[in-house]
Amino acid sequence: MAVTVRPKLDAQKQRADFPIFEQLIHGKPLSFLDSAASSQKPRQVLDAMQRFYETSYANVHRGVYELAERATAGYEGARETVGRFLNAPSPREVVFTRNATEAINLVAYAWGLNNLGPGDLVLVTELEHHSNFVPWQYVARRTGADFRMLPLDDEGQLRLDALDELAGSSRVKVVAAGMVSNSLGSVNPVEKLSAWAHDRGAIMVCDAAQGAPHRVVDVQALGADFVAVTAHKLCGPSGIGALWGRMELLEEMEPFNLGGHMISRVTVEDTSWGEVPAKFEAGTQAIAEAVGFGAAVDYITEIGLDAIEQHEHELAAYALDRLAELPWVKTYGPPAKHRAGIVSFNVENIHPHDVAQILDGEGVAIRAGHHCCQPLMTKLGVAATNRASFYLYTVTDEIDRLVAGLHKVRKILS
Ligand code: C6P
Repeated sequence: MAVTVRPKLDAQKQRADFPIFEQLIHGKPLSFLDSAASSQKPRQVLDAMQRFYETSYANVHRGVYELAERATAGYEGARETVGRFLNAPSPREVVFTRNATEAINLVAYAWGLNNLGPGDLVLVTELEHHSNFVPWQYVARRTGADFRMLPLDDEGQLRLDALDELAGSSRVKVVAAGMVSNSLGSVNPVEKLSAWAHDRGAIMVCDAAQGAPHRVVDVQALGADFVAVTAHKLCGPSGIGALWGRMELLEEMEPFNLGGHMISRVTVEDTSWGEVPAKFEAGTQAIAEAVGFGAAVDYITEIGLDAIEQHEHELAAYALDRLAELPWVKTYGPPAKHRAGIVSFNVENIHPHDVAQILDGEGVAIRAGHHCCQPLMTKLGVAATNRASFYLYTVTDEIDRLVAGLHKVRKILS
């Protein structure tokens, strides 16, 4: 049998697709190491959106004229593309939302408020981004359910061995975990968590906001019940994300937003809901953004998620090696082989914001802060970290410039 070997990703070549790199920042080439916050956009996505606005724009699902039909086909075509990308059994299980945060809030409100109560347990992890933490904490409090956090080991990996003891004899109803940590880059064992959740009769909610840009997300293989993604982190526009949910759960759920498009019939006495996914898409949606989302999925699929994942492992390993040369830099998280292209670190006695500001002067963009993971920062014993994050257009020269910049930071501030 012939074996197809996918060519390695050529980041230098991909970079040429991204107009943002054509400029200088503070007179220097841009070293963009903040892709975990939001990725840059290739021409293919920008062109698809511009073409759509110039030739096919109208509101969707409402008009019978040519443009409205074209726009609807573009919007629904994007749903099919995202459905294939996630290996969803049906594109109807893909609900467009504003972002991953809204997707998780949708589940927390529309499923959680009706299914949680005293004696139930909602389990999140110590790694969680606030988007998959705060909605669950809030809904647990509103419904009287318990809310607990699965701890990490010293490497930043989830302690699956603690699950049974943590749950005790509680009725576990929700397990909510990210696929990839936005702070440590750790890749979490979602399949194992799903299996454990289902054994206990709970639903599994997976935040794949950082997973989908970097590795294959196959909702069927993950075994989750809900998976949230966001377009802006995977080369798509901001303002759109998606929730994939198992059809039988989506059908049982109450709507989250109410208004136009999500109804079947409205009278003064009562309103009945439209079919899934319309039931969850009230009002005019982000139409051109959906088209851009589809174009972004096509773009990264063409490059290959396996090739992107491999490239990021190599960059993470390179960055960890280079940072290890600096005894005054402390890095956090697991070894490169267990992480995506995200590296958090601190420079001895220098506040992360000062580090990031000096690096900016060198044309190096990184994020400094708590990364919307305050429980994790508490665990690490810090208020904030610096974070360098990589993507398919990141080249090692950018990491070298980060290291050179850190020498300068130390010279100026220590
Ligand atoms: N993390 C970061 O710099 P939205 O904003 O809804 O598109 O994505 C939220 C979100 C959810 N989960 C994870 C794991 C995330 O990393 C993010 C966004 C950005 O790390 C902004 S805080």
